[in-house]
Amino acid sequence: MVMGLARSFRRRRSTLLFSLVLLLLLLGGAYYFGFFNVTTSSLAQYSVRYLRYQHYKQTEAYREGPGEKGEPVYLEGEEKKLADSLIEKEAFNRIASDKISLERSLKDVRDPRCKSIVYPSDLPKASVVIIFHNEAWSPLLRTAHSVVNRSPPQYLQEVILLDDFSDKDFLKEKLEQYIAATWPDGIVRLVRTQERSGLIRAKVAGAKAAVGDVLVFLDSHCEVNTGWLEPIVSRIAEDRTAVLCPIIDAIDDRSLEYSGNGGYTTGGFSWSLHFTWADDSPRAIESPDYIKPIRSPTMAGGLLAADRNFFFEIGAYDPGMDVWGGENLEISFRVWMCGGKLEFIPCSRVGHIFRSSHPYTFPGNKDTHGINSMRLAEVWMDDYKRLFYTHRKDLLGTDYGDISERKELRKKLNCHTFKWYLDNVYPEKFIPDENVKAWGMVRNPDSGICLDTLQRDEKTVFDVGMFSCQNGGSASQVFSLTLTNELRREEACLDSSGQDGSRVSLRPCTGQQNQKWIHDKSKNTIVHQASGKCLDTGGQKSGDNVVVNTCSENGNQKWTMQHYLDK
Ligand code: LR7
Ligand code: MN
Repeated sequence: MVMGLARSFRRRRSTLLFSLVLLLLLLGGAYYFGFFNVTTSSLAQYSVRYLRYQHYKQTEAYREGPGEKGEPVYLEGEEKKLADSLIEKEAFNRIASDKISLERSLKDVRDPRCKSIVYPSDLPKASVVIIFHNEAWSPLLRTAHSVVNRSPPQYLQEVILLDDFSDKDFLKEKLEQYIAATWPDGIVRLVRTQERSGLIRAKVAGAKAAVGDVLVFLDSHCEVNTGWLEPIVSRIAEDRTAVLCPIIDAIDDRSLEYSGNGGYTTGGFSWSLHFTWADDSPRAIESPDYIKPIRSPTMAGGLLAADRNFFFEIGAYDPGMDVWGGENLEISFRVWMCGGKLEFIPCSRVGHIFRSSHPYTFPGNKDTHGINSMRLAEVWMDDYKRLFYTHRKDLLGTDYGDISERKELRKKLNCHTFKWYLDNVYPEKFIPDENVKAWGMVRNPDSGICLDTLQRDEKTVFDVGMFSCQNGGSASQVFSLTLTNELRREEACLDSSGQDGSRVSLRPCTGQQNQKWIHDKSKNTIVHQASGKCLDTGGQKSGDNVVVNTCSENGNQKWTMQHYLDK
């Protein structure tokens, strides 16, 4: 009996030993064939990344050199001459940019209240997609470095440099080698398109390559600032249908100064379908919280974030749009109309070099902004597309390609109408031919001349002019007489001091008395309400001004409007 027990124990011990050896062999084999490499090395890589992130954060304030803390760089002598000679071609001061560290420090320009927000550690991870075509070396890599250095590693999946078929030599092997040497952990990777795609298709290519939960797009001449990513991923974790924009700070194209001037502003648009900044957005004024997301009717286009799946669900971008322009308003209208929302995130700050021209070619020399805008107007704006064509008569008849898939998308997503968007998202947007007393040309019948902006920049203050009436329709001759008696354009109102013979100017609408005009349809006069003076051609047949004068029966003071809405 005892013997039997001892034997069986020995047998069991040998089985145990055998199993142990087998296990060791298996583990050893697995290790030898690299089974554990992935996890152990990625853990090690993550720790290294985390240490680097912490190190940069702790040492940022002590960095010294040109441009550090976002300070401007001013050049002198030969360097300045060289810089000046390159500025026109490169559209910014590359020499100054090259002098600045690729990892320069920035001032933390956030509202102090942003700094005390504590974010959970388990938020979605972002893929940051930086698209570029023939971008200069230092802005491109400074963008990438700023993202790696200022994004908490737990929220950063990857940085994708999406090369849209650049042909510059330094963007080939040299760039590949730099990336491999600088980020051996693979956090930054390069993806190239096989043909020139234009920035819109390039963004889609980048989005397709990305694997993170959240997509963030950046232009290739940005610097993200401290704490930029946390409020973005945390807002998307709260609401996957929110498409987000950081506050955009200007980086000066000459001195590379990081201005921190982003401010509390959101986006609008003009009927010519250009993006505009709306400084006095009622949504911002209503809730001057400076931390919470602010709803915005539109976005500038380059810097945005969205849940990756949501981005594709609502139709990514229109792949029929070429090179540059239009996609920013298209995605803005679409997001709102199809169940999403657009917000600016005040605690997220990103700098962007604003350039006065494009340092790249437009294949075929096409007006891609115009044609892309036709596509967006045709698909998304319903009848309101008329207001776009008022500005762009020249485009009528231009081939804008096939839009059937985008129309299909709008149907499939069961999107709201453009009127819904105007009423609910952008109620303060002025519609020149709705809810007004009259609109169109303001005509002096005796002379056949009309009020005309003479195509001056309506963001500035200038004298309104006159030009022979363009019966085919000219955007610069369209004025509206509003229900509150303003005589106005999209943004600017006719304004007069009321002095005899003084010129009438166009300036931002204020609702004040000096911008009120009474149009008497029976006498064909337009009277400045505050002074009682009459709008007067001054006897000119065209010219850069109109005046007000004491009212008389003179033909110079007769005016009719093209369309009357009050019967
Ligand atoms: O064919 C091209 N392929 C590209 O990959 C042409 C350009 N690009 C890249 C280019 O290298 C850059 O990184 O696309 C990016 C944008 O081009 P920019 O910098 O010439 O454009 P922008 O800053 O003048 O234009 C703004 O409007 C565009 C409309 O199509 C895009 O939406 C840009 O992303 C957008 N930029 C911003 O919104 C940044 C903030 C500025 C403001 C307001
Ligand atoms: Mn840009």
